[in-house]
Amino acid sequence: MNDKLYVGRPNIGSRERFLQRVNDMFDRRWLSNDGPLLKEFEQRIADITGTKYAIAVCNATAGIELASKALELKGEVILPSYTFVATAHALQWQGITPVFADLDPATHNIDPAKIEEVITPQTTGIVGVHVWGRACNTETIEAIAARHNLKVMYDASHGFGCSIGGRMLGTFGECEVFSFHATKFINCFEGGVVTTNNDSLADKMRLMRNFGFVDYDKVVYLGINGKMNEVCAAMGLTNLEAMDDIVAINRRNYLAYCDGLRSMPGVSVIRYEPKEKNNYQYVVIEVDPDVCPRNRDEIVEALHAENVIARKYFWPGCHRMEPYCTTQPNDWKRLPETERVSAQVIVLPTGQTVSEDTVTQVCKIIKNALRP
Ligand code: T4K
Repeated sequence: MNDKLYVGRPNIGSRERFLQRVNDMFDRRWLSNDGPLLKEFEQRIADITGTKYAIAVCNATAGIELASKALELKGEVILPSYTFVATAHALQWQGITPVFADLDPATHNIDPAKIEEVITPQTTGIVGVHVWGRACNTETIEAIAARHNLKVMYDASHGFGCSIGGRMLGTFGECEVFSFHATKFINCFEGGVVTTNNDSLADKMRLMRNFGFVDYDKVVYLGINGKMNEVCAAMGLTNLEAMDDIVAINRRNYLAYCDGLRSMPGVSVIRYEPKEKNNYQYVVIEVDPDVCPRNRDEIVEALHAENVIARKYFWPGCHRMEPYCTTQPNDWKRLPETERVSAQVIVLPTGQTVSEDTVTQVCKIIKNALRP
């Protein structure tokens, strides 16, 4: 490749529409704090996900902080180690101890069977993560939570536009948090949205997002500045208009990767259930070291040498990162699947900036790397 090919190159809708929206915003001189663009964006997200409330925030990390605070999670909260470190940090930042549970290798999501093993009297909740937009086993997770009187929320950062059993992500648990970061399927530059069907939780999160103000001079909750500004909402609205096109491009690229990598020994592309809605934002391959002539790191090196900046998400697992590797140094012993899967995954570039020809070239680089 002449230029570096990145994972997570932003998808961008109509520039004219975006600039028009920003121009109107200047005329209104309303730049943040519950502006009309924000309200429209929230309504669109609520409509698409089929939820009663959508509360836009400045990013998903702040959204997880806000939601877990509003749910009054404390003590210990169970989550997968195989996630972006933001999920764990958002809890730890509030003095909640993240307790990692191992993943199910078939889905890369938290293994419900491993959740009960780590429940203690201090456990107050479970944060499931819909890794790659493939839904957690919500039914089992929520049954376990009900048995132990725990609250459930989901980090749906990857899951916008995805469904399970025909039901859109965003509608599960007490609430779900989407990321609209630049690298996500739909982006707001930076942004996040918490969705919920719970009236009182929605009210509380709306107030907490704005320092806890209920009126000009009255504060009723401990709050933060978690607001999304109007420019970010304008970007989100504009990109939502391109949503179907972006899914089509991602799906085309995903299928081209499946085709191009089909006969390579020990290399498999993770599967998306065709009956469900998917955003296909992540093209994830697994490299089986027992079958593949090269290991994951050798393949990544070969790709980087050709300017394809493939990523090893999520390696190492959160339990191998600070502060968790210091505070919980033995976690790796009970997270064998997280250790194994995180050492085998590669995320490949896709999105609007990646053509089918480029996919063919990337596959060729991998094929060449496997040659003896
Ligand atoms: N939970 C989960 C499961 C998540 O995956 C994430 C975010 C969060 C929570 C937190 O959501 P936010 O608070 O961010 O809303 C990137 C993203 O920064 C992060 O948002 C994302 N997950 C994660 C999976 O990927 P890094 O550390 O890899 O970022 P970076 O700077 O290396 O950028 C990623 C790639 O994107 C690079 O290859 C370059 C490319 N890029 C990036 C930006 C910002 C561009 O081409 N253009 C751009 O404007 O974390």
